[in-house]
Amino acid sequence: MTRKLPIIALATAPGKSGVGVIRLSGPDITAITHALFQKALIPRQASLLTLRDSGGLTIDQLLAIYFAAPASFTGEDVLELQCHGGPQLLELVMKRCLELGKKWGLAIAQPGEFTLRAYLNNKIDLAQAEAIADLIDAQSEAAVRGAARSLQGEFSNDINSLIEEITQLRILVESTLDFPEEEIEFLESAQARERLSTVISKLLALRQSAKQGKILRDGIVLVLAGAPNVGKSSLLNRLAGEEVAIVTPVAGTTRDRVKESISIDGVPMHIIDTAGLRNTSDEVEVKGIERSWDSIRSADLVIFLQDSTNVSNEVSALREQVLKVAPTSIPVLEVFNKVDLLPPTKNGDDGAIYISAKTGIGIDGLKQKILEAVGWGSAQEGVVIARRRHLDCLDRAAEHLINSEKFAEDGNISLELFAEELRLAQDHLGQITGRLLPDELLGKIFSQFCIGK
Ligand SMILES: Nc1nc2c(ncn2[C@@H]2O[C@H](COP(=O)(O)OP(=O)(O)OP(=O)(O)O)[C@@H](O)[C@H]2O)c(=O)[nH]1
Ligand SMILES: [Mg+2]
Repeated sequence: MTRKLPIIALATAPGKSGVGVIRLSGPDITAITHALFQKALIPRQASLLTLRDSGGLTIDQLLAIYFAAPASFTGEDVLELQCHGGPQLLELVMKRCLELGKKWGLAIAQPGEFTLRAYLNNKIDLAQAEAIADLIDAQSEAAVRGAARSLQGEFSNDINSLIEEITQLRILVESTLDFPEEEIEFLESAQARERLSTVISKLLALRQSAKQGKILRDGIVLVLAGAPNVGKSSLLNRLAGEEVAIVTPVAGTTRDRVKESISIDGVPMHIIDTAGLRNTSDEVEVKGIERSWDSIRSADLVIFLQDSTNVSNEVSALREQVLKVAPTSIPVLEVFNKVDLLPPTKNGDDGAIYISAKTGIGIDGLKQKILEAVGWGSAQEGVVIARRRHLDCLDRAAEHLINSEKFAEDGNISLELFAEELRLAQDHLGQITGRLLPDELLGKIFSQFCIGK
């Protein structure tokens, strides 16, 4: 699927910077280098060179580093040009490279093409390639660490060792298929069932950790919902640590969604403050309230905020409505605000969450409840970054393993079905590291990378 031609792209972010790096990869890089600088470069040594335009005028004095295949990021010959970081200048350098490289088919890289080449040349597996994109997109320190662990191969190693254990089981089962009369004793003596249940528990533990990894990567969409004036915008400001949303004593202050991303204990949270939910004839407010309901429908977590000094039947009815509209799989936290206005004896001892967005009472506790509600465990040391795709593959693999366990438990054990379920489980795990992934899916994954990566 990849063009076997040399490619070029700006590897650093567009815009002004001290240094801008342009990277070339593919066949004929040595010839292109010679065309650019009239000399051959020693691999892995920086050379200070002058790049000139067709009229002999200097474009830039730059540092060039050549990496000979296969000892490079892509596994191909690579040339890195560290230029001065001006957008116009980098444009000129690119233009000159394309002009001189035309003869060898030098073309601008597609998004993710460098990493795709690294993957196709077995420098990294698919989970590691995805970790590169996730490292670049990481929204918190914990996400950086998780992506770095995946890139180092920690996630892939766990997947590979599961695949290996399943392979051993398959060998065992398939070699038994030829001797039906010995089937049951053979499987028992080899402790096939015990080994299978060990593999299942390892897989489920890995799934749990991957679930955390997905939270690290994508963050949580947290929607603040409730009646007007209960303090949703004040809570947003309190969580964000700055005045993001307008707060006034007037009910119906917030008309449109206000979004702010923060991190709680390293977990990225995308908080959406919404227009207070009520019946109104104000056209603008009606539109805002429609958006509030839309936000609730697509939330990962909803905080239904109430004014603890004003608990009424209307509020209970509204709460029921929110619970109905929110997806059934997501948590809805009921939180009581303005606790500073209550007599001290009345708050906090009935298990409900009491806070004051104004004074900060209960906010740390609320943050912990938020993390608990989304299933964020306290043991984060080993968390690797993960994607929806990985979770789906792990789920499918777990289903097949659990099916195979049923076949193995059955008195009339069906070894063929047992073996088939093991194979399917293995296939799904293999898709995580890319071993068994269809080409069109591969293209889709890499097309989401940024250009130059
Ligand atoms: N005493 C006290 N007042 C609060 C607290 N939180 C918010 N308020 C006040 O309640 C009023 C409404 O606060 P907002 O944050 O604007 O409420 P809202 O839910 O965003 O209101 P709408 O945007 O109209 O839906 C303001 O006067 C706030 O100062 C609190 O914890 N304690
Ligand atoms: Mg508001």
